[in-house]
Amino acid sequence: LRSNLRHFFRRNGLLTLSVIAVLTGGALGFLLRGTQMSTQAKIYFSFPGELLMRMLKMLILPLITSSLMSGLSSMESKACCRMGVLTVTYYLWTTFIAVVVGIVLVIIIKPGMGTEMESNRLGGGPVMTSTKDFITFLILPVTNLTVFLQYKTHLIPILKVPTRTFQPNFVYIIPDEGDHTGRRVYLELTPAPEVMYTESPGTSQQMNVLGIVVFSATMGLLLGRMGERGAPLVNVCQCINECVMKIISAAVWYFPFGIIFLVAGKILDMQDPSTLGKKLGWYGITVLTGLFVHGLILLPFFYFLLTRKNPFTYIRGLLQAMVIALATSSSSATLPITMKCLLENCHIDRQIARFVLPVGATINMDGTALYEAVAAIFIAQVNEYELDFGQLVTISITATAASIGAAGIPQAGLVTMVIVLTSVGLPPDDITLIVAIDWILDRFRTMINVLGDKDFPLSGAGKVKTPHNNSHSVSVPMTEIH
Ligand code: DAS
Repeated sequence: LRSNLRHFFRRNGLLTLSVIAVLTGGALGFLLRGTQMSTQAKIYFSFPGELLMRMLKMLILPLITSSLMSGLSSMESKACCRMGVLTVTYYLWTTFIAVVVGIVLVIIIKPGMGTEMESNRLGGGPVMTSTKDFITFLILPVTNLTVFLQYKTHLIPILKVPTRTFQPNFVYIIPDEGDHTGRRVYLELTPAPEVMYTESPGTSQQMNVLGIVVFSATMGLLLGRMGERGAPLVNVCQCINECVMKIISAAVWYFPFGIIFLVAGKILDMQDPSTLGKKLGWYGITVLTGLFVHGLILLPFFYFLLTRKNPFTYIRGLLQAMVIALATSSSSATLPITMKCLLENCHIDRQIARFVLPVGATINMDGTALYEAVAAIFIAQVNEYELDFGQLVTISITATAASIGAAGIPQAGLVTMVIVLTSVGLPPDDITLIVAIDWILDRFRTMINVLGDKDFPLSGAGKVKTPHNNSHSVSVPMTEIH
């Protein structure tokens, strides 16, 4: 028994500690909710959790740049492009499927129908936003999106989260057309300095992850074409990548301790559950059901179809990353752990993981897409606003697009959902209806975002150069990868 226990803890020690930490943090958070903890005390209390988040964020930049530059430089550009097209196509396909699952479920369950839910929004009914505004809003990438509620003569900022990376220098207020009385919300898309980090007041720093992925992938491809001349930089990137993986292996033993305070701190700040409408409960059940169906039934099914391998051995290998995603609700912050799990537990080919994971963590957010579709239709139901088929198609497209645009940071999906609402003429201020339970749904959708990153179709020949840059053709069928 002792040797079995030792074997179990050697293989699952960290995962077990992390799960215990989440449960302990939850219990501690609910226990302390009753006490009137001062703001200063809350800051000290949440410090170990904040330290965990910053530790993970510290690793994102070196991990993505070193992975992509060393991984892509050792592959033939033709194989790279083929793998890139396959990966992005597959990711878009699974994201769209997630949206369809969400739409079907919310139409069947109808969480928003029936008794009027006490809503904490100030505004009137649906507000039409002109197509021009919508197109401008959707197409122009922005960085900081602030949702204001107008109360009498005041504009109250209720949500400010950075969402994207590039920005033209402009301030853009989406005015409603015609009658202003129904309007209660203004969106302010503010410029941010042309730097990699955009520090918007009151929110955590956001890293320009998409820009880093594009730059590093381009550098990797160019280095691969430089042959011997690029070898020194490739070696530097490989050394950085190895060092980052060693730092991750050491840092993970702090995680259970940080998770306790991260989860407890979030629960301390949670809105009082008694203000949740019953309908909100059904809405939460709809989202969680959709995430379960997509993440634990459909994704494994697609995976089995592609590889004829047991998908659940994969999910088991990713459990540690999913627990971190649950605790941090940030797929970017979880990326170092996702990489570690796939390399060490799932034995994925290193070159492939280095390319596919940073891309997946940035653009592949199945959980977010499903959530945004469900939330939009839920809000339409609460407003007794009948959506036609064309609007459902619009929601499925904009939810897919908005999930790609959402950054891998907490509650990014709540903000980009404004795009989905305005696309079908729903009042963006109605996101206040669902803010109360977003903090917990965010954790589960982030888990599915991370889970979806592991699925990628990488069959076909990938030309891998040996260390002294001789290229030889290597067939990388799905079976070998897994
Ligand atoms: N928290 C986001 C992530 O990190 C998902 C979301 O907000 O929808 O993936």
